[in-house]
Amino acid sequence: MSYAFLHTSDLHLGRAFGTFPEGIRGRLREARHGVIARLAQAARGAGLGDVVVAGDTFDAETPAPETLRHALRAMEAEGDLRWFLLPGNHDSLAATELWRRIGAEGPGNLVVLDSPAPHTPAPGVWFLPAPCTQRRPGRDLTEAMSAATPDGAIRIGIGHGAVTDFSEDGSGTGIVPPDRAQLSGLDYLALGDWHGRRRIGPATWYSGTPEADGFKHDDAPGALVVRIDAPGAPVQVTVTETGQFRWQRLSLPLLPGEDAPARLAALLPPAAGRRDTLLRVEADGRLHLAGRAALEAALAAHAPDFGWFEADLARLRVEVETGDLDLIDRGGALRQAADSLLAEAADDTLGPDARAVAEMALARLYAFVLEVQA
Ligand SMILES: [Mn+2]
Repeated sequence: MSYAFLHTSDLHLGRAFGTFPEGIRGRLREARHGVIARLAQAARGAGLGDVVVAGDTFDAETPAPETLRHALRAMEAEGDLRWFLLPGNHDSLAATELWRRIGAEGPGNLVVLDSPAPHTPAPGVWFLPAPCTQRRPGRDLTEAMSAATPDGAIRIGIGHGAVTDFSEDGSGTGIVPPDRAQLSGLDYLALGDWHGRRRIGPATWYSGTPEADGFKHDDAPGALVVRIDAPGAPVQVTVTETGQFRWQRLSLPLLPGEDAPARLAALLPPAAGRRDTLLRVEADGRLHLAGRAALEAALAAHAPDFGWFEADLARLRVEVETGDLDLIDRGGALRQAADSLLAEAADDTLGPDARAVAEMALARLYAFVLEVQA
C-alpha cells in the first residue's frame, strides 16, 4: 500500500496587495488565482490525483463573491483531481458563512477538512486534520492527530500554525510541537502558515505559499510532492515549482570610484523574466557625487523593465571632493547652496539624520544640474 499527494498551503486567494500601484496589484491578485491551475499541472505532472491545501486557501474570512466563485470553478475545472481544503487562520472555521458557501457552491471534487475527525481519502490512508477553529486558537489543535486509526494505516497529519518560536506574522511563540509527527505516530505532517518552504523534521514540512507574496522568503515558491511507499516507511518529499512572480531583493554595496551602473547591471536578473519580477535594490556604502548620479540614472532606466521596481538609497553615503562642487558651479547661488549642504553633511554637531538629508539634497542638486546641462 502506498500513497502520494501534493502538499500546498497559503494560497491567500483575494489578497489585496493594497500598498502596490494598481497595475501590478491586479497582476499579483491574478497570479494567485492562476496558481490553482499551476498546482493542478504540478500534481498531474507528478502523477498525483490529490491536492492538500494546509490552510489559508483564502486571504480573508469574507472573500469577494467573485474571488470565491472563481476559485471554486477553477478547482472544478481540474476534474481529474481532488482538492482537500483545511481551514487556516485567515479562513478559520469561525468564518461560518465562507465554509457554508463552499459547501453549497463547491464542486464534487472538493473536500473540506472541517473536522478533526480522521478522514480516509484512499483505502488504508488516513488524514488527521487540525482545522483552525478561529484566527488565534491559542491552544495546540494538533493534539487531535493522535486519534486512533486501523492497524497498518498510513497516517497523515494536516495542520496550520506556527511551530515553537517562529510564526509568519511575527506574533510570537507558536504552539505546534515540532515533534508532533513522532508524538502522534504520523507518516507525514503537512503544515501551513509559514510562507517559505521549510523542513521541520524528516516527516514534517511547511510547503510555503505556491505564489510568493513578499520579499521575506528567498526560495522559489512551489508545492511538495509527498510519497509514502508503506506505513512507517521514510517519506519522500520533492519540490515542484509553481510560482509566477519572483520577489527579489538585491543588495548593492558600493565604494567610491566603482562603476555603480555596471555593478548594478551585472546583478540584475535576465531580461526575459523582468516583467514578472518585483525587484527591490538596496544600496549601501559610499559613492562620489558623479557615481551616485550615474547610479540614479541607471536605476531609472532599468525600472520600467520590471513588474515593480524600488530602489532604496537611504544607506548610501555620498563622498564629496572639492572639485565635485565645481561641476555644479564655480560661484553663485547654486554653489553657495552646495557649499552649505556639504558643510552640514560634515557637521559632527548635527545628528546622523540631518547629515544624511544634507547629503541626499546635495546629491539631488548635483544630479539636477547635470540633467539641465545635458
Ligand atoms: Mn498564511
